[in-house]
Amino acid sequence: MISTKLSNLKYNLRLLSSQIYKKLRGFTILTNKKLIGGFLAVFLVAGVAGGFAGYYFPRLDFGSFNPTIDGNFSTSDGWRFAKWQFIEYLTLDENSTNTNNYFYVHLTDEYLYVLIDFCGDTTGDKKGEWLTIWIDTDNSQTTYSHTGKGGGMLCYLTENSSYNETFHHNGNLFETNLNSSKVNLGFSFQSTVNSKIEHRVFELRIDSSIFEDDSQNDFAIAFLGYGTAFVPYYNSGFWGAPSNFAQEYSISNNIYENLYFICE
Ligand SMILES: [Ca+2]
Ligand SMILES: [Ca+2]
Ligand SMILES: [Ca+2]
Repeated sequence: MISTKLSNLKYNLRLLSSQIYKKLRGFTILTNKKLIGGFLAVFLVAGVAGGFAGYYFPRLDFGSFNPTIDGNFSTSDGWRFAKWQFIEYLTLDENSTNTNNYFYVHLTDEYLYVLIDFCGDTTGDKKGEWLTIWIDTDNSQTTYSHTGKGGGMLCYLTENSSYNETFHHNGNLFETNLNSSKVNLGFSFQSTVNSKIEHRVFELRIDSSIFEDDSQNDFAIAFLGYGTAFVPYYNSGFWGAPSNFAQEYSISNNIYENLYFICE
C-alpha cells in the first residue's frame, strides 16, 4: 500500500513538474535548465517528505485530566487521560444490559478521582440505589479491616444524596471512614462516550489524605452497589466490580483485598 502510494506520488510530481516547466518556459530568466532542475529537486524532496509526514505522524490528542465533579461524564473532564482505566463485562439481571462497564481512577498529591461509567445499569431508579467503594490503600491484600489504617470505604445513597456511617449487608456491619468531609460526589443518568443508551454514572473525588501513611502509587480499589441492576448468578441483589470481588463477598461475606482492581 505504501509503495503504491509512493509510486502514485512520484507520478503526480512528474506530471506537475512537467506542467510547471511548460509554464515557466516563457520566462527568459528561468529558461536556464540548471536553475529549473535545482528548483524541481527541492520541490521533490519537500513533497516526498511532506507525504511521509502526513502518512506516519499520529494525530495529536489535545486536552488534559481536569474533571469537574458534577456527575456528568463530559469530554472536557479528560477522563481518557486517567492513569488507570478498567473495563469489566457484567452479565446482569433481565432489566439491565449485559455489557462492558468502565472504571476510571486517577491519583494526584491532593485527590483520588474515580468515575464509574456503569453502562449496564439502564434503569434510572430514584430509590434503592447505593454505591460503596473499598480501597486497599496500602495494597496489603489482606481481609478488609474497617479500623482505618490501610483501608478506606464509603457508602453513598443516591436517594437522599447522603453518606452512610455504616454499611450493613447479610448481617455484616462495616464502618465507613469516607464521608462528605473527604469526598465530593456527583451522579447522573445519561448516555456517554461508552454507550448511547442512558445509564448510571458516578463521578467523585476523594481527599488523598487517606493515603498519607501509605503508598501513593500502589493500592487497589473495588466497587459494590445496587440500583435494580444486579448480578443474578450470585443471587446477591447487588453488582460488584471486579466481579470476583462481588462473588467472594456474596459467598463468604468477607472483603478480600486481593480481589480488587490493582493500581500500581
Ligand atoms: Ca464531570
Ligand atoms: Ca489494606
Ligand atoms: Ca439503576
